[in-house]
Amino acid sequence: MGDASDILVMGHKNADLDSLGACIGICAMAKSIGKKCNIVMDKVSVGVKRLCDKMDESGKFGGVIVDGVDAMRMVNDKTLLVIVDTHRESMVDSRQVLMAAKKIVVFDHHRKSTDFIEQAVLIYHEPYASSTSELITEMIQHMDKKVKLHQIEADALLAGITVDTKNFCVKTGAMTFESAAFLRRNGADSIRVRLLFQNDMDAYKAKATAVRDAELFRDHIAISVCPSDVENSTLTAAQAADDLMNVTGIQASFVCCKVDDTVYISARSFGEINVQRVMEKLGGGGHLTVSGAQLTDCTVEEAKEKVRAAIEEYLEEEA
Ligand SMILES: [Mn+2]
Repeated sequence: MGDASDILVMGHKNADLDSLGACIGICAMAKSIGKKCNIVMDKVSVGVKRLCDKMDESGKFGGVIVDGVDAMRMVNDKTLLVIVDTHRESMVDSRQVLMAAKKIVVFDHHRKSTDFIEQAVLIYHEPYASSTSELITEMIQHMDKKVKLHQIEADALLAGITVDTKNFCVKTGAMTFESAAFLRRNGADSIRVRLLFQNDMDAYKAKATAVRDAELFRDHIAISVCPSDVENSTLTAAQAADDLMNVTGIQASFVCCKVDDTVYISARSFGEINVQRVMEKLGGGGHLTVSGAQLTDCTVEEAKEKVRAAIEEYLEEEA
């Protein structure tokens, strides 16, 4: 950062709170050593809208977020581009900016995948970290100069950790809580963070419908369909799949949601059932406990049938 003329930070497409939280953390680090830093984000997705509104209202982050076109005008040979919360070329918010940058640093916690950014000069890749926000919070504490966090910055990083750990449930290590403690000491507030996760009424009702309509399969597996007439219904379907895991005895949940010609499937478990392997049978993927798949040219009923068949096949292999 010290050598760079200016810094750009970019997360993944369809940014979530971990991606944007990590971007905001990098900006705070840059600011502490007097460097100009901008976040490259083309579209404000539903998941980060509230945080973006708060940034606007505060008046402290005017012009910090730029789109890919503006970012292209900013890139020069001495620009440092920091990529957060992904290490894949195909996932970054603006591929054009990635190609234009000469110096690239990557921070990520996702398991290594194909098409990783090879031209990076530094890759901090830690799949055992809960979130990229946790990694960045750790980095902030290692800076020579003390980084003074604004309330919104501390909240954003804590929100990133919160979303990726599902409220400090999964992937939480000692460092996760230490990072959270640091953020709390530096102005983060868990109630304000909680408010960033509120859903609007229509989305909440759609989620409730998906939970209500869930059918049990093989006694321990919930399968359902999420209405798709709300904004960002795939996110709502994912939340419904999370919620179904609150039901006693449920070992895995699968929620289908049809948007245009594609049925999106969100799958969740606590690890007893490997939902990654189930979703791989349908051309999808992910993690042991969180995964998904997309099916084209089929109805939700057909999708549910395919999910059931994939589960049967998986259980047979396991038996
Ligand atoms: Mn993440």
